[in-house]
Amino acid sequence: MTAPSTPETAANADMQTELTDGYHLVVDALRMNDVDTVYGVVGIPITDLARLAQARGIRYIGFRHESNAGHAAAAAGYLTKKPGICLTVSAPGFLNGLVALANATTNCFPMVQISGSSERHLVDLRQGDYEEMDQLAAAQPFCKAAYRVGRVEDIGRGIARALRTAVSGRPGGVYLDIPAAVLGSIMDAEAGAKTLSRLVDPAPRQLPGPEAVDRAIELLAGAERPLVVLGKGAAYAQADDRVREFVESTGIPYIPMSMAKGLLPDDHPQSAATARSLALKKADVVMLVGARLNWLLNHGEAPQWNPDARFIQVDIEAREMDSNQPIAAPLVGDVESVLDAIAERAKPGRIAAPAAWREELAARSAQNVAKMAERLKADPHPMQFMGALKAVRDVVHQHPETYIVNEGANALDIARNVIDMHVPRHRLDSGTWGVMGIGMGYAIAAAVESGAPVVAVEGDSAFGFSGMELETICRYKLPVVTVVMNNGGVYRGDDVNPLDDAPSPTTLMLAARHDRMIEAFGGRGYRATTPAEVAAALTEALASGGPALIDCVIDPSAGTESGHIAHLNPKGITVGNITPARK
Ligand code: ADP
Ligand code: TPW
Ligand code: MG
Repeated sequence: MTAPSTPETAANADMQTELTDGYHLVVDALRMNDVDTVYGVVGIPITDLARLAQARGIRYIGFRHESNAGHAAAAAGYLTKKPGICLTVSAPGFLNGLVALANATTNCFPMVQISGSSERHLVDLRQGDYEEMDQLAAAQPFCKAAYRVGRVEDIGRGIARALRTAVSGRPGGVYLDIPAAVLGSIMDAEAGAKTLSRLVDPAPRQLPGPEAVDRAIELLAGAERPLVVLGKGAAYAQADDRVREFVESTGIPYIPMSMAKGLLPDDHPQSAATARSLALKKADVVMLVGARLNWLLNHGEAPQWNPDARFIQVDIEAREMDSNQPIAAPLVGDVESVLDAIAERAKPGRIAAPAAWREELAARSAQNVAKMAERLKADPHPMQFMGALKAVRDVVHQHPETYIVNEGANALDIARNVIDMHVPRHRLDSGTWGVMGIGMGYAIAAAVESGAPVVAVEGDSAFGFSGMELETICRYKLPVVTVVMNNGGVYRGDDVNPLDDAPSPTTLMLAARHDRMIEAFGGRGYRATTPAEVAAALTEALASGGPALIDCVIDPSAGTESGHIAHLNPKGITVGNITPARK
């Protein structure tokens, strides 16, 4: 592969023209559009692209696996409302990144995966080039859009299209293919500069029509038991004040989806999170704000929901409407514009949640909170999820700027309930797909983008998907504390293989010392067997401001299979009836 020529070395002495190349044009186009960080893994043909980006002041974060770099870019996109950039090499590197690109698209996070690719003429005739693959075709089904730059003079256009597509309308993942030959192509520097452009208004406001707003106001005004559901689209919108004003001025109870926790503080008096089942079952008018009525909300179906409920949906994506339930009042637009329009058009006091409904939910909440407090008081040995996570919660409360990253099954379900959030966009988790492997990538992005401490609460299985990035965390000296809920298994650690002593499919090593993994890279390792030890270790780790890992030894019989979503397992004849094939 030819090294990138700099304009200086490439200057043609005879012609006296200054030249540039694809590498420089990519970096210049990114900088022109305020890209300040790139996450990636290097190799042919993008190593010099990463070097040049770094030399020109773009922060480059090098990972150990592209999935994790991609997850980091996606999280950066969610947190900053600007597309996160992931850089990958051809074929295998590209494919490794694709999971993250698809996951970003599913979660509506803006990101761009820029990948180098092999020689087009060799790829297209399947001649067997190094890392040969038709990447554009492969990416297409898994992202919002896929583009390829075929000529060096189209680099600026390609980057502009990729960035705008990722962040406008419903955000998502965009693939941008830049073949090696294009990166190495040379052109006149002045002409090259003219091919670049800075995007004007890349994510324009989208305003709802007045009649749509009035329709929703009427529905809310007539409701006896209204409920607001806040989703991660509402958190993403960064319209925090508008959301608060709307909720507080109408008095409508709300439930936050997991990543919308903290958009309003979890101890807000109108939060119905602790009376969720009752709220869903009885609400007669439900207003979804940046939340889809997908599996995470039981598709809006009975028995979880009131079968007569009518829905209002605030979403930037028109075709989301009616995807699961008929939407009586669609409000297509961005959250801020929609809430502005409601505030403008609703007469003061027109929308007001009836007191009886608020009191009914508050009473149920109080009961449930008391029950939970009882459970949290217990401190059995061996340590249970609750005990360890309560310790994490109590320490994190003293550092409200801390980001929480969370994945696993029981480790996810229980942490989501126990660790309450008080600041918007400070919780990142497995999201819409319930994917494992986001942990270290999301944690790295949160630390890099914010500079604030991050606590990644990880199931021991979940952690394994991205565990090697502990080296990345240590290399960049990031303030990430990984807390592994080590119950020795996928879901639990006490399953047995009925046939012989080979491990069962869900078994992991209970004796695993994840704390020693981070020590190998110079980070602080802790092993905790009681909540008090968890609290002490986390306090010390956060005070150190550096990388740390706490291996929490959890009862291997703690946890339920598949956590809260066991009902999604298909029920064949083998369930509960697995017998040894032979002795
Ligand atoms: P959750 O999982 O928290 O319920 P979802 O990911 O299902 O949230 O829903 C997020 C929704 O938010 C998506 O349908 C997306 O189109 C929408 N969305 C994203 N950004 C905005 C925005 N700025 N304004 C309105 N809707 C948005
Ligand atoms: C990419 C399937 C869902 S949850 C989980 C797996 C493997 C791990 C659960 O064990 P863990 O948590 O993390 O130890 P705990 O506390 O319950 O013991 N591959 C991908 N995504 C998913 N969701 C899976 C597999 C899965
Ligand atoms: Mg586990």
